[in-house]
Formats: sequence, structure tokens, C-alpha cells
Amino acid sequence: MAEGISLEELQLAARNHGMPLEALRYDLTPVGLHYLLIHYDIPAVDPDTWTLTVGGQVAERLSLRLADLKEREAVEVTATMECAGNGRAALIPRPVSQPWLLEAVGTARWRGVRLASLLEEAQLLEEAVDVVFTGLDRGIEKGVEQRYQRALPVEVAFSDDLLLAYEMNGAPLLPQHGFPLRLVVPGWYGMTNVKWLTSITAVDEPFAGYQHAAAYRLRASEEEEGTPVTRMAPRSLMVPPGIPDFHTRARTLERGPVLLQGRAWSGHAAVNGVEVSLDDGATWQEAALEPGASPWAWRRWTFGWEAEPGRYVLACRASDEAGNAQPDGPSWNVGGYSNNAVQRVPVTVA
Ligand SMILES: Nc1nc2c(c(=O)[nH]1)N[C@H]1C(S)=C(S)[C@@H](COP(=O)(O)O)O[C@H]1N2
Ligand SMILES: [Mo]
Repeated sequence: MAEGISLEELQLAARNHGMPLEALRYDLTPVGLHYLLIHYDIPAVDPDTWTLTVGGQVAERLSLRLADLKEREAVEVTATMECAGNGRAALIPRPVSQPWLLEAVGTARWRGVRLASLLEEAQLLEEAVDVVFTGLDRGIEKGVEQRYQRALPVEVAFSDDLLLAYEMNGAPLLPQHGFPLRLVVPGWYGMTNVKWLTSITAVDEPFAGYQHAAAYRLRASEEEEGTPVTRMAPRSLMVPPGIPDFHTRARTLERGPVLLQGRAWSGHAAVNGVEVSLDDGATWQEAALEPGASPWAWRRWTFGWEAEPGRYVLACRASDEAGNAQPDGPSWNVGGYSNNAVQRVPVTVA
């Protein structure tokens, strides 16, 4: 790494944990192992007084309590969620923010109410172009005080798979994951999934809040307007095989048969292939791919390896049906987003 991690980055890293890669073994990430990203503080929410309002460019303004939402028809979706900053710490120079290596991912079964059904009930007006989702959490970024807010174009907000979730893996949302309600937008990077949701507002102009205009854009310099970060680029990760050294996490394994395994996902289209390399990307072989729990969930893959003594750099890479593939190395951008470069795992076979 070009420069050491600063205390500011460590402060963020100590609050926002990743999913240990051995947890790629689970179809559904146990909630305590799911990664966590909280821009400001976890807000204190009283579920008895909490309400969700749906307003702005609507004919019928709604104000709903948690019990009102739970009375409605419930839907479920299993979705893999990844932070747009996953892989940031590998960029040189490293953008100063949460210094993720590769672990900012998890898969959960979300249960809640279809967003489209509430929007239909509120009857969006012709003028509505974006739908803004506001969380209860507040903070300051680069001098701008704000509530955490993200928006979606109206046509995306009405898609079938979006939901307002009050349960994660069969239990009420934990405080850190957005209790009592969060938006779930399968296929999009994590920042879209607004936690501690308190209002939904249809607006008649494209939303230009901080998390759209200043953050979450792919751009080569601060001056550039850039393009918005939206869906998850394809990525495959493997469970690092063998055992780690405590301090360096360098890995050792015994000779003989090894079942390499991991997960692959893409927010653009179904993953249609995963390849494994045993020689640092010089040659690639096809891994066996299993079906996912849903079109939005990661797919498990396996690869049998007869390990002979020596040093290896293992790698894996995924592609999707839309023709997206993982690059060998990162491409730098100001915010350090969407770095889906191929994972490499050095191992020594004893
Ligand atoms: N209100 C609110 N929603 C938020 C955030 C936040 O800081 N505040 N962080 C976002 C980001 S950047 C990510 S990656 C995901 C993380 O969700 P998780 O912590 O449940 O894994 O939540 C998103 N939703
Ligand atoms: Mo994120």
C-alpha cells in the first residue's frame, strides 16, 4: 500500500465492519456477519412514534405507522448488497473514506412492503421525476449538513423488486441495519438502500442532494461532473483456503485435494461464469456454478484443486449475461467506487 492508513480512516473502519470472507460459505449472511456502513450515527428511533410519510408530488399524502405497514401484504426478496466503496483501499492514491479491502458485502432475506404498492396508493402526479428517500440520521460531509438522502428515477422506483423492509433474515431490522424500516433496491450498490427511512418524497426536478451531486459519482477529478454510481459491477470472491497467520494473514494449506469455493454476483444481469486461476491470472479455468437463491442473490461456485507444494497466487473472476467482466486491475476515481478488480489470494502449500 502506497501510504499508511490514517487515524481518520481507522476511526471509520472500527465503526463499519466488513463480512469476514469465510462467511462467503453461507447462502444467507448471518446478520451479525453482514457488512455495515453508517455515514453518521445510528439514530435513536422510538417505534411507537415513528412514522413514514409519502408526500411531495402526490395526489394522496400518506402517513403510516409501523403497524400500518405490517398489516399490508408482505413480500420477500433475497438480495446481495455491496458497498460502492468495496475495494477502495487497493486504489493508489487511496481516496480517504471507509478503507474497504474486499469484505463490504452480504446477502440477506428482506421482508416488507412493495414500494410500488405504496407509490400507487399515493398516486404520483405527472410532474414527478424522482422519488427521494430520507433517513433519520444527520451529519456533515465536506461542510454540508444533511440528512442521509438518496433518490431514484420514478420508473426505477416503480420496478417490482423494490421493497420497504422491516425484517432481515426473519427478524426485525437491528438498529445498525436501519430499524424500523429501510429501502431495499436489489442490484444497486449499498448507498441506495436508505436506512432509518422516515419520508418518501416525489419531486418534479432531478434530485441534486449531496449523495448524488457530490458523492457517488465516477469521475477522474473533483472538477469533472462524472456519472452516477448505480448498479453493482460483477464480482467474485473466494473463501481464502487453508489457515491464516494471525498478524500477516498469510495463508498456508496442506498438499492434497482442496475445494476452492466462493460467491459471485452482478447487479446488471445474471452471473454466467466464474473462472479460477492458480498462477496469478496467467491461465484460467472454469469453476462450477450453482444457482442463486434469487436473481438478485450471489451464486456459489466451487473448484477442485489438487494442491502440490509451492507458492501460488489464487484468483477468481466473474462475468455476467450483459457482457460485463472483472478487470485485472483497478481503475482509479475520486470517490474510490466500484473497484471490482480481480481478487488475488497468495497461499503456500506446505
Ligand atoms: N440512512 C442511511 N442509509 C444508509 C447509509 C447511511 O449512512 N444512512 N449508508 C448506506 C451505505 S453507503 C451502504 S453501503 C448501506 C449499508 O447497509 P448495511 O449497513 O445494512 O450493510 O446502507 C446505505 N444506507
Ligand atoms: Mo456504501
